[in-house]
Amino acid sequence: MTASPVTASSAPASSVSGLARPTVDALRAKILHHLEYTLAKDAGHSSRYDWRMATSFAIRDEMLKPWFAATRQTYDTGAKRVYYLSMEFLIGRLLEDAMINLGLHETIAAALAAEGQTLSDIIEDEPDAALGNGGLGRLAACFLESMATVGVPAHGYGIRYEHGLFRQRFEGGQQVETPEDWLSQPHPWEFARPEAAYIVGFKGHSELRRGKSVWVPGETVKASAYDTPVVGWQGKWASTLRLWAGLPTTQFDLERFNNGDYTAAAAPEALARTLSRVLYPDDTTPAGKELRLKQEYFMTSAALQDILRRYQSQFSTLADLPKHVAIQLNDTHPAIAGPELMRLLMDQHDMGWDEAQTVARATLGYTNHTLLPEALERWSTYLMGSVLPRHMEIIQRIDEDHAKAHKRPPSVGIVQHNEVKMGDLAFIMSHKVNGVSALHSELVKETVFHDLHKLHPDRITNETNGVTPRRWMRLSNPALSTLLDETIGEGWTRDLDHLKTLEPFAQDAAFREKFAAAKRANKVALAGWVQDTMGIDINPDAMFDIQIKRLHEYKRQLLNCFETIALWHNMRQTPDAGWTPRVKFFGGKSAPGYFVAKEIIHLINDVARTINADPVTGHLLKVVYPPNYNVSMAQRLIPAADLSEQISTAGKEASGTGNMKLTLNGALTIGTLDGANVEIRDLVGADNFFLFGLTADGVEKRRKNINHAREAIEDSQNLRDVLQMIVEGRFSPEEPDRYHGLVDRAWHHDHYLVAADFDSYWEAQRAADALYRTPQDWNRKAILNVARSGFFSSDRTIRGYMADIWDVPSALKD
Ligand code: 26V
Repeated sequence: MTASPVTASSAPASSVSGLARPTVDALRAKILHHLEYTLAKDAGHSSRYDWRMATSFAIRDEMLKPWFAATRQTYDTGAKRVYYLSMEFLIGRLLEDAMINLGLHETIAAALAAEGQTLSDIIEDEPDAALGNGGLGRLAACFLESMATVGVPAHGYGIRYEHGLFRQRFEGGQQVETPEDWLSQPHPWEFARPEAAYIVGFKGHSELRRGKSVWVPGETVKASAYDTPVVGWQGKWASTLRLWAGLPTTQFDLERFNNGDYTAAAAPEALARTLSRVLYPDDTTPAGKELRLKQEYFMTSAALQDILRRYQSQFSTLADLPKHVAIQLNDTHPAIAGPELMRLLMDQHDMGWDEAQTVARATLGYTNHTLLPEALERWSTYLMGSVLPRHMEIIQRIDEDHAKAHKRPPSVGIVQHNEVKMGDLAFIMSHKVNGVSALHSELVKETVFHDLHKLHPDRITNETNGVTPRRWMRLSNPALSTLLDETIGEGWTRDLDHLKTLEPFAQDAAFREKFAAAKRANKVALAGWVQDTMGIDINPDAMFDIQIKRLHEYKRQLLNCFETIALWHNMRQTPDAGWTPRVKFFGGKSAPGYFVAKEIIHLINDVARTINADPVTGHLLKVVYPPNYNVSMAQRLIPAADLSEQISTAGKEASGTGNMKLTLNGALTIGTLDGANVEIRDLVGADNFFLFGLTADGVEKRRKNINHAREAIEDSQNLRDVLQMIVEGRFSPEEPDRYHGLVDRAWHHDHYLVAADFDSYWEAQRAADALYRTPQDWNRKAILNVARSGFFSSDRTIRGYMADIWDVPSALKD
């Protein structure tokens, strides 16, 4: 052992109420213990990975106390439990999150320093757990943390994908995907629970036995559980993330193996493993693949079997299930839960049809996250009938019952045109259906569920999304967090509404200076990272303009790209016209098969290459598109943002959550009246938000004019110049006609109204430029954005679900 003598204080660093706090010495000893006895490594010959694992194990030990206490209290009090079923949990790194929530950040830093290790290096060594595509998966992760903070007895259920969201590289400016392999190293936060395993069937047929339908599956797999504890702020409560891995149900075929048929011997294992092999990276269209349907059923069935097993270990009457259990469906991906819960209640627990349906409906809630028709799941009745024959029978009867009970218009019905509409199934089988922002919930009533809403006017409700202030402020923005602590106290971390008390400081010049200094420090740090990783030199005093999100036509990165070209073009013509220097950041992945989104990525990279090489505008404009945007990169970019780009075609973005994170971190928004932007603008004030573009109604009207794009382009000299430059190959001289298709679509098939909104966007951008040139005004507005964004805590969202949907009180006393 080559450890240096203890030099750091042995007194506990920061405090966590209600928790016995380990000292620096105690944690140092724990880390060394795990290094030696868990990892069998000598401290003198340990790698960064070894130190990270040992540190993670030491912190995990500290999570067990609140986790056990929460579990025990839930059993002892018979409290109602919440189950959040989601195909995606976009967790990111866990080490720093756990340390911060347990109040151990400084203690661990000191313990590691005493061993000659640097905490930040160890934090950076952890791979992101990227078991999600974007907003929907990240929301699920924020909810788990908020449920642990607010005191909800909660489990998240999902799939333990071996490969999370693909890694993105750029080759010649084009996106190239490589598999992600976060499990190639052991994941220190999880506990394998081989004793919690369930059989999940597929295919086969349904037959009548003594008057009862019985499903005889043709294939079976085993779902085996892995648990990760999630501790809330100050370790007062904890929730559990239970992820399922696929295992074979049949024993390894030794005879085949001995006969040399190795492939056949391993076949059942390969088949089962496929179910938890990879996350579907396409969030625009149903993958249309049998495997995707099987994955959804695999997760849902295992979760429901586990929920019923836990329920029956505590309570006797299944009719009381909704009194003790609330199950939330994160989009339609687990919508098979309705028929599956009914099947389990009827076929395995002898409940009658009507009661099973009543119980299932009272237990389930469904959250809709998109209105895009191409993202609404539908499965062919053929596929559903062959993969889940018993469920297909149940779905058909649910549909018939519903038709009988309500005078339905012909457009209503779960099964239509030989397809099962999973949204309608989820709606009919849930007691509450919610949208994720005020505008979205209204549009849900008017569009996708127009007819069902008429039949069930009390069912649809709104729960505006939120984000956890622990990760998205305290962890990612220590500079601003410390300033807030000093100015208004630490209370904002638990109750984000405390930010209101910051409002008067917007008028205080000395505070504005400090606020600006915190932002600048974050920008300097980001500039250093950009220089180190991409070799691009950027000016931290330029406006940092940031658009980070999945690549989608409706999110309109193309509009931002066109404006970037127009800005550059104008700057080149009059470089001395007093321009506000800018750095445009883009970040985001396209679905691998989404050709148009990939073409937009290519264009942005071509534009970046051209602009960044221009000596005329070098001091005025840079474009930065770091590859492989993920949760950790978001944590780096968001605290450094001045301007938040939320520019989707109105009516298309259900909510957005990046918009909330950026506002909270003191960026001003340039945005359309879409999703939660509407609520952000209402709260921060119209004067503190750069609004542009058509409204959702305006979009619908404008589309009726088939010449909308051509007319807008003809009216805009700026936009004509942009399209001309692209078409001439200004950004792709090696292949001048590279973007002819893109430009042609801009003229003739502009479904997302890029052209119609271009001039209005340009004006709003110039207003942002002007304001940025008066720093005290910009900073005043930025401070007001922070002070007025307390509403966007996911703690508030969770309290909304508890009151409106789950009927669950907090298990915490205060
Ligand atoms: C659909 C599919 C289809 C099959 C393949 C995998 C897959 C994955 C996701 C989806 C639907 C995605 C819906 C979605 O991500 N909605 C986003 O939800 C966020 C949280 O509520 C919200 O902030 C975003 O505005 C919304 O786009």
